[in-house]
Amino acid sequence: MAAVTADQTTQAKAQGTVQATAGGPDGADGAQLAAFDAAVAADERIEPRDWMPDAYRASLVRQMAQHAHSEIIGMQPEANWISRAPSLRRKAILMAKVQDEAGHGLYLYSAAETLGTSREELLDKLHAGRQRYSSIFNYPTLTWADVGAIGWLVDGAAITNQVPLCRCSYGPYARAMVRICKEESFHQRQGYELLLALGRGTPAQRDMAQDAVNRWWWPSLMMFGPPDDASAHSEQSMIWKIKRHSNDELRQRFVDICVPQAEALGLTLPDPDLWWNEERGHHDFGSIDWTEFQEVLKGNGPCNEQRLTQRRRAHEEGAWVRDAAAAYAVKHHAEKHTTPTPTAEATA
Ligand code: BYC
Repeated sequence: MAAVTADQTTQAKAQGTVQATAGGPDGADGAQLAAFDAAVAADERIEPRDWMPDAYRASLVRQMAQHAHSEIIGMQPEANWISRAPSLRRKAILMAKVQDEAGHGLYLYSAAETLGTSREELLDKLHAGRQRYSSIFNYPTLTWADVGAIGWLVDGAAITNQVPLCRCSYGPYARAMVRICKEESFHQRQGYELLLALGRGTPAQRDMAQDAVNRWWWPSLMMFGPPDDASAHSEQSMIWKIKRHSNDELRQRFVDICVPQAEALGLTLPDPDLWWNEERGHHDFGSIDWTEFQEVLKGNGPCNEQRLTQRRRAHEEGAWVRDAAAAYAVKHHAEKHTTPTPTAEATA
């Protein structure tokens, strides 16, 4: 955004050291708010040093933190299969994918830091159960075919949701999403290719692939969030152009993409009410069990407890790595900024 750049007050607000003052919404004068609204309306990017309403900042932190947490918790269900991958090739691919998820978490935590929050603070909130991560990662990975189903469906849903986020109004989030989406595309293809291989395999392998798809289909549809009429944040997020499409719109897009892909894979999507509606130009599909979704959000999914316990343990066990990295950074910084002692020759 070109019109309003940061002054000291804005920077202090980004660091969370001052509260909104009187004089307008969030202490802004009318001109700041008007410039923000105009930038959003003109599809310009809001950058970290630009003035922004407190509620916009808070909503971004909420969504970006949830997104970052999903990436790092999302490593667990698949990492479960690294040691049991059926070939060296599959193991190498899966390791690369899981490593990518950690990288996505880092991009997103870094992007969230530009809003004046620290990674430590966000992780503390995750570990205390005060911030969410995606419902999808509270389901177990029971067989090798689950790795394929996660790649095809979960990463496929993630791409459908995340491609529009590349045009999100907040610059650092939008830019992080461009790279993430490229990597997600590889993730989705590896899942599709894995299921294709199983589908062309023995009857037992085909059954395993179908069983995995049966279990992951409905939770994947829930990833898009509650229906539009129950979505608390969608309306405002769409006005701010954080979100570009509603939850139901993206869910429909995903269903329409998956149907022909399932046919090509020779797999059936577990929904007897799934059929092409000529009039709408979309597939109709059955009702989603929103009670199950709400239960998972409340912490009562099959793996909620296991995922959080494992995350807290990994964090505690990794404390020495963080301490070592911080000590190295201090040492490196000190060395870089120490003026070299003049030699005898130089002072002569
Ligand atoms: N799970 O008003 P709504 C990945 C919450 S990682 C849990 O519609 P919003 C991958 C929502 O937070 C994929 N909670 O919310 C990684 C809100 O609660 P609060 C992660 C959910 O924000 C590793 C309440 O329900 N992707 O792909 O407008 C391996 C009301 O919802 C869920 C992202 O995070 C859910 N599914 O829309 C493989 C994408 N859905 O905050 C793959 C970025 C909703 O009021 N996020 N809630 O307590 C978004 O696009 C949006 O945040 C959502 C929700 C569409 C998810």
